[in-house]
Amino acid sequence: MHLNELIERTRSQMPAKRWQHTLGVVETSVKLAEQFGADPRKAEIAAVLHDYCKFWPVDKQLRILRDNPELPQDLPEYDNALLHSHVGAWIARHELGIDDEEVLDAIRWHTSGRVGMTALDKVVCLADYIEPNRDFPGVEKMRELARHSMERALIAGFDSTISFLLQKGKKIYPLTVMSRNALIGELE
Ligand code: DGI
Ligand code: FE
Ligand code: FE
Ligand code: FE
Repeated sequence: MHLNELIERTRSQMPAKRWQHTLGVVETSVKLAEQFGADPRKAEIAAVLHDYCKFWPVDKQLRILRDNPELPQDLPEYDNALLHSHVGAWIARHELGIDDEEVLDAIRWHTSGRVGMTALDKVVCLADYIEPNRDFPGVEKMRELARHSMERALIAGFDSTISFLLQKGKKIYPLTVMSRNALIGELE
């Protein structure tokens, strides 16, 4: 599928506001890729597709998870917001013809991160936090850190997500904590 078709298909899956967020993630991902040595064309495709399933009914996302044992079956124990990245990577491969494993990984791990994030994983996960339409306490600090270090910016991002979940009394997906620890390890 050509990029223009992927763009139109993706746009049709979500409300206008989420599409604006996606465009922001594309713009920021391409810049971060150029600066930090990831492939900007892969960054663009992964960014276009990263929230493909975000607005699908949870039931539909759960059905795809359950039908595919290779996907992490413990996700439903945690927040439903964790589903769309894994389901999105599955749809990208099986319905949108994406076969580039690096692009699929960047989609798959954009919410939680993972231990041993690639440069492309970092680009999309970080762009998701700091694209121009985002506004949350701490986003300016993250943009500042991202001028020199994707790792430092992402640690701040996971810190803020983890604090938010703690404040709400919600479960934390263990991989989010492991991703944060691994990034701190990369700095040492
Ligand atoms: O899809 P987006 O809103 O653009 O961003 P995302 O894919 O990073 O999703 C972030 C949401 O997921 C945010 O509202 C927090 C929520 N969430 C719930 N539990 C967890 C979690 N995020 C992480 N990283 N880890 C969790 O355990
Ligand atoms: Fe997302
Ligand atoms: Fe994110
Ligand atoms: Fe997003």
